[in-house]
Amino acid sequence: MWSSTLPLLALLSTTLAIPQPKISSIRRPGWRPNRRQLPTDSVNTTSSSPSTTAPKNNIWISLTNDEAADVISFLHSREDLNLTAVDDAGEWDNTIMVVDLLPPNKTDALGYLDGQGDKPERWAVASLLFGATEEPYAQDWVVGPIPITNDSTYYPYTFATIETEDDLNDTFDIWGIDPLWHEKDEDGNDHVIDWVGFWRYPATRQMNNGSINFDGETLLPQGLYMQFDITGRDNSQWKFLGVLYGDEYYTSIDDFRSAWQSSDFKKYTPNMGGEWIETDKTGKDLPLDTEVPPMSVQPGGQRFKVDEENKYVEWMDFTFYLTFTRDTGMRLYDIKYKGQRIIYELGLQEAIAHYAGNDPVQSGTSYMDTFYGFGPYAFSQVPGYDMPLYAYCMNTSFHASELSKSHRCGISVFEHDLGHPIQRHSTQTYVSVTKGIALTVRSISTVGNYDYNFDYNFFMDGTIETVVRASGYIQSAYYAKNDEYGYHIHDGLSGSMHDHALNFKIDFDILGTNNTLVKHVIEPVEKEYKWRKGTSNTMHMVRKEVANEDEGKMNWSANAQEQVIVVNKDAPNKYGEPRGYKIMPSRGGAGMHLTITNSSNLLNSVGFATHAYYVSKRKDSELKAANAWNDYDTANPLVNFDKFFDGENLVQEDLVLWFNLGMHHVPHTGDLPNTVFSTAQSGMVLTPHNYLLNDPSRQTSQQIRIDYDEGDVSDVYTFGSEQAFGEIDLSQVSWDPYTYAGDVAVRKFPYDPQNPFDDTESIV
Ligand SMILES: *[C@@H]1O[C@H](CO)[C@@H](O)[C@H](O)[C@H]1NC(C)=O
Ligand SMILES: *[C@@H]1O[C@H](CO)[C@@H](O)[C@H](O)[C@H]1NC(C)=O
Ligand SMILES: *[C@@H]1O[C@H](CO)[C@@H](O)[C@H](O)[C@H]1NC(C)=O
Ligand SMILES: *[C@@H]1O[C@H](CO)[C@@H](O)[C@H](O)[C@H]1NC(C)=O
Ligand SMILES: *[C@@H]1O[C@H](CO)[C@@H](O)[C@H](O)[C@H]1NC(C)=O
Ligand SMILES: *[C@@H]1O[C@H](CO)[C@@H](O)[C@H](O)[C@H]1NC(C)=O
Ligand SMILES: *[C@@H]1O[C@H](CO)[C@@H](O)[C@H](O)[C@H]1NC(C)=O
Ligand SMILES: *[C@@H]1O[C@H](CO)[C@@H](O)[C@H](O)[C@H]1NC(C)=O
Ligand SMILES: *[C@@H]1O[C@H](CO)[C@@H](O)[C@H](O)[C@H]1NC(C)=O
Ligand SMILES: *[C@H]1O[C@H](CO)[C@@H](O)[C@H](O)[C@H]1NC(C)=O
Ligand SMILES: [Cu+2]
Repeated sequence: MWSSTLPLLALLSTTLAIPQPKISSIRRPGWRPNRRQLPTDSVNTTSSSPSTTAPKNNIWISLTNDEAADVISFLHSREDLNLTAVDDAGEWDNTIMVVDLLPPNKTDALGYLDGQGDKPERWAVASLLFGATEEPYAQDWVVGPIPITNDSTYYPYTFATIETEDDLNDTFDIWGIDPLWHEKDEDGNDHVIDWVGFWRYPATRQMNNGSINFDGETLLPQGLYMQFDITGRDNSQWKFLGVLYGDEYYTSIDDFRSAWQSSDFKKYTPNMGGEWIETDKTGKDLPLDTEVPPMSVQPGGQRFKVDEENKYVEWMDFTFYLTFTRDTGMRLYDIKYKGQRIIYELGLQEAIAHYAGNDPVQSGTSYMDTFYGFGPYAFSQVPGYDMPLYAYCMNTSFHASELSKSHRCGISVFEHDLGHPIQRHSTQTYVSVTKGIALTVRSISTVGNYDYNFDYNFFMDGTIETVVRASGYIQSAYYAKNDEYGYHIHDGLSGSMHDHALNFKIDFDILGTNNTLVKHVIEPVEKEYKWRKGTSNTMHMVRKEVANEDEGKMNWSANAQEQVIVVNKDAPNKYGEPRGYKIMPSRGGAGMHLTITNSSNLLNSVGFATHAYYVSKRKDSELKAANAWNDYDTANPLVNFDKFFDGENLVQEDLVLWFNLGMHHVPHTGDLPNTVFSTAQSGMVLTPHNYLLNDPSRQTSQQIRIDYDEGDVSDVYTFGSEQAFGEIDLSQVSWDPYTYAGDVAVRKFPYDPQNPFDDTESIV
């Protein structure tokens, strides 16, 4: 359960705020169009956007602006909370940080979706920061039901937060470890230790028609580190502890200064900015590269239906609901295939980037990115680049610091050709080929230096794939004595090694909620058969079951010899085989869980990243693998995933699979200036397994059979599909980049829905 409160053990600066991007440079002016028009939706998708009506209301849909405002004003009316409007607040006030939906409990949800049950009440969860007390703390409160009436109540649900906002405006930026370290002194008192490093601000570059700051600060560490004791709220009590340079530790600035001035002192190369950190085109033109490249068009119009209000999508035999949260961004609910629910919930839980190094800052960096949030940084996708020009765009909203923000096109939905057929076969007399068409739902979040692209792909054979890709700037290290932790990739630079582990939740419901995780293991065996003399060395299949949560933590088997399948044993097919969905890694393969065991930084907050995947019994009280505020005290997390595993039966129960995507990232020169999606990606497929009696992609019209006889085509079958013909009107898919626009913000307290304003600061 998440019902504790944590006192704030550290207060980093004089500013209290919701978590900000970990790299302060993201807040400095970045790229700006030189000319700005009023934002418009210039891609004409209305031309062919079939709509539909969801069978039920989307009960997971994000809070509306009105609902968030209602909750906020309700909380402000509670005198015991003593809240101050965020706009008027200082560090010694109580404020509201984030307001989000508390998803309904599953039994209530299923009662509504599948039966005659009432629509579950809507409840909100609000993160409050109590700054008015000597010992500041943060806590989550449950508020509801909404809309607010005299019957609405509020009660504490969780925990704590604070954040730093330094705005240095000279050559160097200073920031460091995350999470902070908690160390005990001889008397057993807790001390909060911070290590910070110096990073150089990239210089502003004057280009032809304006100036630009490339965001390459994380490529410019200077190799100088400082250590502080920042225990307590009174910053006059904070202490400087030491300086580190070139792997030498000095306990005073004077010691360091005199060492620096001595003749035999080794001074390492500083990292300077320049063209090498810039992402613009460099080098000579490639052959024919300035010609317009191939692009996707949608000649027959959009082939899926959307209920925009309910964020409900129907494509081929799939239907699902979408929602969006501040912590984890896009989520999918109630994914049905051929009218049957397969998955109740699918979405990100947490994303770890765990570094190592010979310096305290890299060694102490273990980001848990939901702290910063994927919602706030799910910026508008760029038509024609991030998504096809014809993609269907959904706005996404979140409510933080008493502001409701909407990202235009935070989620895109589009069909596309995979570039390879899904099926083919040719013989002497015919060839049969089926197009590989998929539906993708995409959201991209730039959390500090990294850009995470999340895709959910749906295929004609009933497969669903989850993919994450990373691009953007690496967080690098200073090269001095760092060989063991990365490659030397630029003058004074090490490509700091790190592991990415992104945990996802899949709540499978295969033909009902009673499911079992089985493993059909392919094993070598020596066997006797009646029909052969002696023994045969061969292989066979061994059927196993994961019986209870003691066996619930698992790794992918060597050589992929274990097939991992979620089945409903009570629903065998007509041949007696249990119907199910198989889960297996689909791309990347460069690592699925953390290398570091018993991380000194993440302590008890990392249980979901020690193995490749997990299965546990689903509970309303085990809603999430992590909590965004675990970062504050990793020894005492608000959600400790390990506690989910307490031996409960897993045979024919409501199961949740928790799987990790990720990679072991040892950046090399090819990561400069940015990491590229082609290698930095990881995926998992969920695919029907004895679920239907044949391959459902045979249903599609998008296939052809060509019969031939002695070299001549005798018959052509196209099954109702048509070739695209006529002219493509490219103006239908043209887009004016000057219309690219940032968030739309609505102030919540006092509520002013009539006067939204553009918060262009949020465009990267
Ligand atoms: C969008 O396309 C439709 C159908 O082609 C057309 O009727 C409509 O005028 C277009 N809208 C805009 C804004 O161009
Ligand atoms: C309420 O908060 C204010 C600061 O916003 C503080 O000065 C005051 O003491 C608080 N009142 C109570 C009763 O805690
Ligand atoms: C809520 O209570 C107040 C005072 O008790 C009353 O005036 C008001 O009508 C009630 N509102 C509703 C919606 O019942
Ligand atoms: C700079 O502005 C001029 C005049 O508006 C324009 O012709 C030129 O293409 C621009 N250059 C770049 C690099 O945008
Ligand atoms: C998305 O947000 C933009 C900006 O507020 C708005 O103009 C547009 O109508 C929204 N689209 C939908 C489908 O709500
Ligand atoms: C699930 O299995 C339990 C017994 O293990 C049974 O009582 C329950 O009715 C089953 N639920 C469904 C939805 O079939
Ligand atoms: C999975 O891998 C982890 C880390 O390498 C290891 O500690 C654990 O024993 C493995 N577990 C299983 C069930 O193979
Ligand atoms: C994890 O590390 C801590 C600190 O080094 C140690 O006290 C603890 O015993 C370790 N736990 C395990 C399970 O190895
Ligand atoms: C939902 O489940 C939680 C945890 O079991 C429980 O505390 C809460 O009361 C439930 N909410 C409702 C509305 O039943
Ligand atoms: C930072 O830059 C601003 C504007 O360029 C200038 O006004 C200010 O003095 C500078 N501050 C420092 C500490 O250099
Ligand atoms: Cu990386």
